[in-house]
Amino acid sequence: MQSFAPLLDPQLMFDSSTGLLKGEHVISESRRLADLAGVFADEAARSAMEPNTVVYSVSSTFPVENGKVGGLFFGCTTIQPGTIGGEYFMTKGHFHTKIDTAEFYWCLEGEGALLLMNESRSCRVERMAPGSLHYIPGCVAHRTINTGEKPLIFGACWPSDAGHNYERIRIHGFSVRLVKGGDGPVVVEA
Ligand code: M6P
Ligand code: ZN
Repeated sequence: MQSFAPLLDPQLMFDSSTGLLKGEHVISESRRLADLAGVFADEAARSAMEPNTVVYSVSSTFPVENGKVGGLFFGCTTIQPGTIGGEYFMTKGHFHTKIDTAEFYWCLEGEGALLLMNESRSCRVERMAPGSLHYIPGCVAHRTINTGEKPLIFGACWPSDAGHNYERIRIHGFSVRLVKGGDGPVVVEA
């Protein structure tokens, strides 16, 4: 019988115990309260908290050069549970630099929300729960929010030429925010 090469181990693995990707070309970074000035409505509450507190971590694989057309990037984000002045812990959020590029988010663990905002500042908020899959169309800013008591973990896949435009959100923000109400998350005008 002809013999073939043995099966190879996968090049990347998601480690559910840590929420991190493991393998080649993986870079992990954490965003702490100190990195998130101006992101939450209650800036006084944010600056009064321990600046080293990790709000979220992203572990991503970049198999091709950033900006290359035709490739894909993949990241796993873990947002810790918590609030700042009643507002849930969340990501900074961004438009893509190449604004018409899309992205998928796939919730793995926890409870959360995906805030989507188009260029006319019209928003939609989708519930995230294990297994929920979210298509983020081009020209739509996106931010994820942990509305639960446990870490929210989700996978994301985006084109390698998309880029992150944080500046537009830094200047204008999103038009709504998610705050903790008596019966769960409430969407309020920003
Ligand atoms: C997802 C992807 C990443 C993004 C991360 C955190 O994993 O969309 O590209 O970096 O979420 O979001 P942000 O960059 O807005 O802080
Ligand atoms: Zn994105």
